[in-house]
Amino acid sequence: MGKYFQEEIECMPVEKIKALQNELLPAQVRYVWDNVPYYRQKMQAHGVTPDDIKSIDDLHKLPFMSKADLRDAYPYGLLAVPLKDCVRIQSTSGTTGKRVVAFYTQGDLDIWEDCCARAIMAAGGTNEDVCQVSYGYGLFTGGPGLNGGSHKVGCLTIPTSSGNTERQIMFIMDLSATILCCTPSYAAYIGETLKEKGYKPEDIPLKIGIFGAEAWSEEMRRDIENTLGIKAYDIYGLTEISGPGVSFECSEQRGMHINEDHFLAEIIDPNTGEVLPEGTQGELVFTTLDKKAFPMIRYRTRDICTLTREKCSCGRTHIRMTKPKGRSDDMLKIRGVNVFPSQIETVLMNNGYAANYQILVGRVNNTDTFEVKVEMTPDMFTDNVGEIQARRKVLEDGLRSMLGIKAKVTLVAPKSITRSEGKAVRVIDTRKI
Ligand code: DLL
Repeated sequence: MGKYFQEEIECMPVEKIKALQNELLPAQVRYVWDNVPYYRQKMQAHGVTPDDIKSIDDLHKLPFMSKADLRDAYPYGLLAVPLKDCVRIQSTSGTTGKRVVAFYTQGDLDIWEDCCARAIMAAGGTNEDVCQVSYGYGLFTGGPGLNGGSHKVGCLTIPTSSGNTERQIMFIMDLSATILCCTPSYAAYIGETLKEKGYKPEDIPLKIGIFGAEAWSEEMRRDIENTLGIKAYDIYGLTEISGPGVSFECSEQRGMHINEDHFLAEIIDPNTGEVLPEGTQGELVFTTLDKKAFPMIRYRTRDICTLTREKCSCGRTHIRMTKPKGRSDDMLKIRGVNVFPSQIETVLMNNGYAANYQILVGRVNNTDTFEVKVEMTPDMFTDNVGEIQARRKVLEDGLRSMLGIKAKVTLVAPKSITRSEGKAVRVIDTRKI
């Protein structure tokens, strides 16, 4: 088996990719105008028609879509085909209001699964691998997406879904799973449990991890790689656009290749909506190029990252995005300063802690309170007050120099912070209540 799932597309010369996008974008815009009254009205209100969109250079003329549009149009308002042509829905929980419900035709599912297959092969997976999919199955896109991709590659697929960590470990060990797909926080938990059971990295058959669905730091990557004895790859995606596999890491691990034959990416200034030049950090916006049931035009992801078209030595030519550093709506504003949970994680992990922490933000007398609860690892656990205070000070100093503001650090006993089997909940902000 080769290195690529669809080499002719993944390694297509950039001019050819652009030519393909120049053909697909005007067609997708006309398609939504003809089939989705919600889009037509939105475009009319913005003073633009499909005739104005002749190539990707005209993309900026189109209005943005956001989660609010999805809520307004819930459940069928953005559907572009008759319901009888749809074969699946997936859904995601919103922080407020209605869930997002995305629809798929059989063709849409096929493309989505191809994208996941590309990701698995980019991480080194082949039809000789045993791939354990420990993302949640059901409405969440993680399980179904990677399951489909794993089938397409021809791996023996173990559809464990998330949870029941004892059973996860039993299958990894008994069936010699070589690929593990789950959230990075669940991977860390599985690793921690294996370690407690006395398994060393070399006893564990896993070789590759395909982890995504939440932000994770490079330090967390190294930690998981060391405990499980694997190489860990990042995978990105969102329900609104399809699910996992919108972009993925290759062997170079210098950003994630976006499947540009299906998804057109832009970076905008989250405050003004202005399109920013390549290499500038901003909010990622996606336009689908060939979706049938649930096309999306200029969907604002809220994810903050950078795009680059620098040549990648893996041979893939598709544009790369950096790891999202967080979401513009996850970004905390504490005493006027922008704080991303990933920055806090970096400080903790550089000081030998695992990624088991909680960020507590509140307000007392009109001033923000900011506390980081950090779990000690079993080998640092002690009841020596002096030692704990010294450790706290190191972390408080590290956080102050990373963030520019003071955080109160509380060190807690190992295993006292609840583990997550899906996306971890790390921020408790009581100011909103
Ligand atoms: O999380 C899809 C997915 C499943 C991706 C499995 C990767 C693996 P949603 O539940 O709709 O879909 O959440 C999408 O999750 O806008 C990002 O904020 C975040 N996210 C997804 N992947 C990553 C990643 C799935 N690799 C939202 N790094 C996105 C950071 C990620 N954040």
